[in-house]
Amino acid sequence: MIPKSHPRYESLMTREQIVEGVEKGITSIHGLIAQGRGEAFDYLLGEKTTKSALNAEKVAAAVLLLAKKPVISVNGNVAALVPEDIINLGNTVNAPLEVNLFHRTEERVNKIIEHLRSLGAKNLCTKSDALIPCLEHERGKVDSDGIFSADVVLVPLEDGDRCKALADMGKTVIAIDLNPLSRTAQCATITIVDNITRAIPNISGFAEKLKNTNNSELQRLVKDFGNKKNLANALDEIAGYLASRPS
Ligand code: PTJ
Repeated sequence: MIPKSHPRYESLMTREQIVEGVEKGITSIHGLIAQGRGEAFDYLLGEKTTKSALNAEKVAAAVLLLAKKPVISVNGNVAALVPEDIINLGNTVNAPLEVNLFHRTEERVNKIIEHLRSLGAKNLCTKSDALIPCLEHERGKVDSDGIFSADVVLVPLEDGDRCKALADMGKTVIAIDLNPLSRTAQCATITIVDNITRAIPNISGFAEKLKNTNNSELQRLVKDFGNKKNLANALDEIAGYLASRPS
């Protein structure tokens, strides 16, 4: 048991959630490595949401509200770290959840679906009757009424290949990735360089605030956003944070 007084309490609890996910068969063993990489990049951000991340989160909320058919992709790390938050975001922007795994097994897909349902998820795409073009068979399996035909896909903690394949299908891809240099970060239409534990509640918060905003105003927000520039700002923020640290 980790005492609340521990200076790294929150970070250690997050780690525990991933370990628990692996033990329950929800999270892939590779998810532990991904978590470690994420933690390292989060250190470089000062473990806080930066200005550029907040900007991307606001635009992501606008894109999700404007979408005709948005879908939220869920993997083993997402299911372990933010299951309630992702369900809440799906309800707020009217987007179904679809389990889409890199290290896919039917057993883990079903366990994650059950996990989400047990926490109240109702809107789930559960078929695997279509394939994302140009991706290896197992990884490319998706629901024809879900990710396959979506216009906007939110892909937290994604691998670069699939992100690119979705973008190549003409979809707007919103990625959440603490590593601004990853292929996912570089391939996505909108990249949120933030921890998923902060990013999902932030997007939901913006979606709540923007819900009654007219479409032309939302479209203006999206039009004014440039992903390359925002990623460059994210790197500047990391450099600025490191430079400001006392030696
Ligand atoms: O459940 P599966 O089979 O779909 O597998 C999921 C993982 C995440 C294991 C799989 O997609 C994978 O191996 O991903 P990568 O290639 O390790 O990439 C994960 C990316 O997410 C890395 O760039 C990490 O920096 C980033 N990341 C890790 N934890 C977080 C994160 N980004 C945001 N929030 C986090 N908590």
